[in-house]
Amino acid sequence: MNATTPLHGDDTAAILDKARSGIRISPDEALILALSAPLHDLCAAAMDVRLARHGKDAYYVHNVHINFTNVCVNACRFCAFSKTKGAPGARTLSVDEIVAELAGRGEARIREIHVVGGLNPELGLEYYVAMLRGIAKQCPKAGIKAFTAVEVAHLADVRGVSEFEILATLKDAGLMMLPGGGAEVFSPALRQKLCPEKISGERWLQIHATAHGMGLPTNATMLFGHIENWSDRVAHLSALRDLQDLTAGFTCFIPLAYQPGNNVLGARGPDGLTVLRVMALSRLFLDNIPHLKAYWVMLGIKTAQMALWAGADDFDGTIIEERIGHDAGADSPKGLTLADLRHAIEAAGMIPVERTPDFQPIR
Ligand code: V47
Ligand code: SF4
Repeated sequence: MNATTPLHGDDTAAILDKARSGIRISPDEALILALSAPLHDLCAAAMDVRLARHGKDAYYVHNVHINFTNVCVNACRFCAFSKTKGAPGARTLSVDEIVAELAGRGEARIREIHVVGGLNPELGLEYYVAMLRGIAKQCPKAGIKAFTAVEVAHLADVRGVSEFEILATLKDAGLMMLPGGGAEVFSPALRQKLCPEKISGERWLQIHATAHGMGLPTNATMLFGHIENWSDRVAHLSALRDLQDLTAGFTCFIPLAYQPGNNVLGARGPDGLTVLRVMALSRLFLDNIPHLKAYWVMLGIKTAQMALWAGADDFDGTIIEERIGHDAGADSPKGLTLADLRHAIEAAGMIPVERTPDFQPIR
């Protein structure tokens, strides 16, 4: 069957029943659902799968984001965060400044430090190691989720060593897991238009496979709502599911809603319905990745609450203070208090469960 052939409701209902009962759906079936399933039916099936796995639990984490440099040699067309060296607004923090940023922020209770930055060739591996050690000392209870596969590749290339070697050094210095950034959309044709200087999707997947092989869990993302279509999205999810079958190292999938401000891509960003369809389809298709994040920074609080009814089981965290989405015009708050987070989850009819970066519940 061609995915663009008009379908009877019975066809999509049969695929949804299959997914609901725990039978894996194929990429073709996912595409049929994406294009033809009524929104309510898609979300209801995703909700059933979510309830079977997680009940009404919705995870959140007491976390902090650190963007240690916005200087980047890449110029991804969707990115409003990166600056060239010496440009107005370019900033790079020293290790002491990073540690000072954490001081006085209730560091005894922080559970996750999320650290990502641009590709700044002036920062050597020693800087990254010192940063990890400094953060670990300042926030002993927190797990450090740091450096995207794109940054790992950059460090390996600058130093002329393998990615395994970079990851081993970082792990030894206290790295707990990798965040999911840099995946964007794997289609090579789209990457050429979106982020031509960035590593290929294949290399992104290979670095995550290497991390998984070393016992470092990772997250995965997909940037959506720009110039990609449903076939591109399903192909992306499919590549993640295939790797996960081999390694079981992905913890959480995060669909990142494209923010259209202050960047040269000139796309619009996804509407609310597309957000819910992407969430629901991700929940139904990614049967082997345990968690699905409603990232309130890019979705806004209200849409993130709705996403909890479309399959998502994680709300991310307090964050203070996010830059990548906000530089691109995100109109969500820059951070939330723990009370705000719990309130948002409870108001959505779910049960807030505090977690560690690797989703161990803190009861
Ligand atoms: O890789 C850049 C994206 C990512 C824009 O692993 C944009 O827990 C939307 O990956 N609109 C970094 N997105 C953020 C990220 C992330 C965030 C929160 C949690 C986790 C996790 C990972 O931000 C980049 C890129 O895909 N990005 N510009 C933009 N205009
Ligand atoms: Fe650099 Fe990352 Fe922005 Fe691309 S998305 S320009 S790699 S900071």
